[in-house]
Parts: sequence; structure tokens; C-alpha cells
Amino acid sequence: MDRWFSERGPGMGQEFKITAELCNLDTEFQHIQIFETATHGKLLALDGIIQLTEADEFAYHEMLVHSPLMLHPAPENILIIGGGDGGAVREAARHKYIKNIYWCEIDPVVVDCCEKFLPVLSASNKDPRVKLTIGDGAKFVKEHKSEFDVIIVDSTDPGGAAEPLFGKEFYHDCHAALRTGGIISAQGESPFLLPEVVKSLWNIAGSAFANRIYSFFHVPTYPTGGIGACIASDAPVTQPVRRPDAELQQQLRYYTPEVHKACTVMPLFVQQLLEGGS
Ligand code: SPD
Repeated sequence: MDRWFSERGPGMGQEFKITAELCNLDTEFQHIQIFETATHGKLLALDGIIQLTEADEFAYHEMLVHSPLMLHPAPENILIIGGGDGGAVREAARHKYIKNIYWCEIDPVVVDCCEKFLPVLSASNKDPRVKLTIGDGAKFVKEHKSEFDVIIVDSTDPGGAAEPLFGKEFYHDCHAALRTGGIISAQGESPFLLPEVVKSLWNIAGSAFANRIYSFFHVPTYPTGGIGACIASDAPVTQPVRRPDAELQQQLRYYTPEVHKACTVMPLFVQQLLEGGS
């Protein structure tokens, strides 16, 4: 009989046919599952919520990471919070001029499991510029002031261990942890699925930073087929100030400067969601 993995939300779900179970365990923080799927390569789920499939994870990680890096004139020190699978680290490590990739992930078991079963994601974990701290990302930013050029928040959904990463205090702490002109790029959910979360993040980002944009891109693996990033800074964030060089662009499959700009043009209902009062 066919076996399917289902992520079921209120009234709708996402299903993948699976051909093998590679990992299924409880950690101190969450339930980790990794499957081989029939059509989308391997799938990672945390607490029953799909985090990625190998088929389209590139779209999510490229847009979450390269968008803020191309908005910054010269990022040297970057911080990644979450992203235990290593995908965000892999994308950041493609930028040769980055000197330090600080990475704070709460669950060491996710990192270990993904290194074992998802090596395409964790390919850059051992890059000498990567400094991994196992710990609470919200606490980590509180303890650092004016250190980072870009902060990338690759979180799970609100609730559970990720809850503080969607709060006002965290955004103000990130503001303090960034150097002048620093930029934050955070997993920003889907306005089709969780408009209240998108709106809340948008308002919180606006309370901590002078400028913000919402970027929405296709990732068919996620319910509603897309997900956003909330990007904020005291510096302008409307236009990328740099383009990937030819060597970097050749490695990418989703991000281009044109796609970057196109993904920030919002459908009317999202404009109304973001521009409407809090
Ligand atoms: N609704 C699921 C959102 C998942 C976002 N996190 C993805 C982690 C991939 N590194």
C-alpha cells in the first residue's frame, strides 16, 4: 500500500508519497522526520510541518539569503538563526567576500540528522568561516551588539521553539545586533495561509527598522505553493545595490536581480494587508 506524509492545516493539507523513512525521532525540542519521497527527493519535517524537499529548497534558501546580501554594499559578518538543515549556510557560503558566518541553531540533532541524510543541504557546514553555536537564537542576538551586517532568520512556523523569533523584543534585539546599515531577512510565511502572521511580522519589523519590504516567491512544497521573507533595515531596501558576479550567478537556480525585484511587487490583497492599519 502507498504511504503518504501529510501536513494538515485548518481545512487543507500538503501530501507527498514516500518511499522510505530515513529518520524519525524526538529531540528535546521537536519531532524530526526525514523521508525519501517518490517525486521530490528527500523531505524534512519538524513537528509534522514540512521544512523542505530537495526538489525546490533552492528557491526558498536562495531568496531568503541572496536578497539581503545583494541589498547590502559589503556584507562581511553575517548571522544565521535557525536553519538547522544547513541550506541557508550553504547559500551564504557561496559569497567569497563574507568573512564570518555565525550560525545559531537551537537543536543539534537537526544539524546531525541533516548532515547524515541531507548532505546537499549541509554541504557548507564545515566551511572554515562557519561558526556554529548550539543555543537559543533570541538569547544569542541579545548578547551581541553592532556585530553583524546581515541577520538571516530561517525559522520554523510560530509556536514551539521558534515563537520568540516572531516577537517584537527579538526584532529590536536584532536591530541592536546589526551594524549601521545592517539588514534582517526573516522567514515570512504565506499571506494566503497565515495573513495574521505576515501582518504581525510586518508591523514588528516596522517598529524596529526604518524600511522594510516583503518578498514572496514560489516554493511548491509549502502549503499555498509559496512563502515570503520579511526584509528590514534602516538603510533603503527597495533595490539590490549589487548583482551576483558571473561565478555566483552560475551556481543559482532561482535568484536573479530581476527576480529579486519582481518578488517584492505584491498583489493587491497583500498590499492591503500590509498597508492596512495594525
Ligand atoms: N511552513 C513551513 C515554513 C518552513 C520554513 N523553514 C524552512 C527551513 C528550511 N531551511
